Amino acid sequence: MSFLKNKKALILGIASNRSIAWGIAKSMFDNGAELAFTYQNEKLKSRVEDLAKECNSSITIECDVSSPESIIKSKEELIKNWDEFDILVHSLAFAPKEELEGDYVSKTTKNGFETAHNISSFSLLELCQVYKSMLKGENPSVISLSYLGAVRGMPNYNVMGVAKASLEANMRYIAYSLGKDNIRVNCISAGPIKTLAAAGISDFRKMLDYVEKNSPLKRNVTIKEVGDTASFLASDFSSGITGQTIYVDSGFNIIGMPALE
Ligand code: 0WD
Repeated sequence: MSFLKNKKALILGIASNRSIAWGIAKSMFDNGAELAFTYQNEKLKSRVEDLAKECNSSITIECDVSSPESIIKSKEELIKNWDEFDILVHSLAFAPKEELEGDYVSKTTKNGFETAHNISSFSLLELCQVYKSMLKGENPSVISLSYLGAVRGMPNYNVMGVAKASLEANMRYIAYSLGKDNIRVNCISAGPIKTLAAAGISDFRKMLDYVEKNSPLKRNVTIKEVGDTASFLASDFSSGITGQTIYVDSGFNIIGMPALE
């Protein structure tokens, strides 16, 4: 299939070949998109370069979203390769590990709260501010990644849940603002997937088991399934969709009580 033919996508958030961003990149590549990648720091550079090669891309650019200068510099680098592009994928988040376990009220610190919100939510706005002038084409699309902890209480997810609630509201306001420029902005709320970021969440294995047992589809989702939904949201097939959070979670978000034995 090539329904993303003639579209260019900038992918942020690859840390390994288990990353959701990698599932998205692969799906977009398989559906015909041309790709560019960012990496957070020198440590991830060669890994992202190797994965980029698998998608016939040689555009890999450093971008640490905690630094406004780094975001601006990433645009200066990208513009050396592309005048404009169609798709921006924001697949990153961060909170200090010690914030992601135990009791929310007892354990959450101001510093942890600020960091989680800055990296996981504000960065989406900042990237849109910086890259807006390059997001052109027929139906430009910005996609971010959220989690059910944004709208439900969860053990251990703590401040990251609050940051994801901020991300989803942020996404709606950005969608409201950029609609007049024909830029669409949506979130995918993914079910739990074993990645490096997930390893930082206490009892993550139990979350996977719980979804497998209790979701309507009785299984967890894959990065390919999240990637394919991102491809749809990036494509002209979704040209009427903006400001939405789409769940790719085996239907887990609809359940009212655990499965009866
Ligand atoms: O179960 C899961 N894995 C779910 C993840 C379920 C639902 C949503 N998500 C979300 C995450 O919250 C995140 O927003 O999906 C997004 C991607 O997460 P991932 O694919 O699970 O995680 P990972 O493979 O670790 O990639 C995230 C990467 C970071 O990895 P590490 O592990 O090094 O923290 O985000 C990047 C970093 O490479 N990142 C940054 N990139 C630029 N600047 C920054 C930063 N300051 N901080 C983290």
